[in-house]
Amino acid sequence: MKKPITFYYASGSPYAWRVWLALEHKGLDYALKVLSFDRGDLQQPDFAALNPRQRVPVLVEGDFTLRESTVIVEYLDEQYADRPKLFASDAKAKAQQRLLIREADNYIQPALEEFGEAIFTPEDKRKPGHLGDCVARLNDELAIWERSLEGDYVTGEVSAVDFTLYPQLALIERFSKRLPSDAAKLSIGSRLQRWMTRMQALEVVKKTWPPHWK
Ligand SMILES: N[C@@H](CCC(=O)N[C@@H](CS)C(=O)NCC(=O)O)C(=O)O
Repeated sequence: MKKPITFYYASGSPYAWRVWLALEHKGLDYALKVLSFDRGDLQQPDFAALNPRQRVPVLVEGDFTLRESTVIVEYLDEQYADRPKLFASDAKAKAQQRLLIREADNYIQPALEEFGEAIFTPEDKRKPGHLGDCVARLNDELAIWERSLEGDYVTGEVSAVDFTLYPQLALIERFSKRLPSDAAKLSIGSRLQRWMTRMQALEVVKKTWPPHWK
């Protein structure tokens, strides 16, 4: 028999958001534990016992504890295979989806983190030109995704790829609102824009919208 699921989440984490989207997409029952970065919840011994790296997300199911968002999402899809799918069944299609998730994590995520850091650094402390460099790096990456986006979702049906990419792009868009008016502009192409609007309209996205963004 399957054990109850507890999901450890913190608002603002794109990694944790992807797991929340996966849980909702699969229609699973789970207890949501909302941790706070500011309160230092991730440094508490009981959480550190679940993840020695003191990071969210973490999923607990009975005596089984799992960290790393991508691994959790794949686990949920395999363990609850009778529920709506997060990945394609065909091996090549699934490999393609894993590749896109790997690329989002390897290329978008670090660019997003560098951009976030630059935007929250007071202007007088910023390295000259650094913010512009961050925007240019993101724009190069976004242009690659723009070219590869053809259908309604990144790989046809909505999948773990969309649930990885959307939290990252939503966070980039949110950060970009803080860009000074004379700074380089973030360039999200029309296909990506339409895809973001489509994603935002999904019930799973509305339900999992980061609480502190509301
Ligand atoms: N590779 C990990 C990354 C998880 C991660 O870095 N989470 C961040 C939030 S986005 C975190 O918990 N950081 C701890 C902190 O800021 O105290 C995953 O995919 O789950």
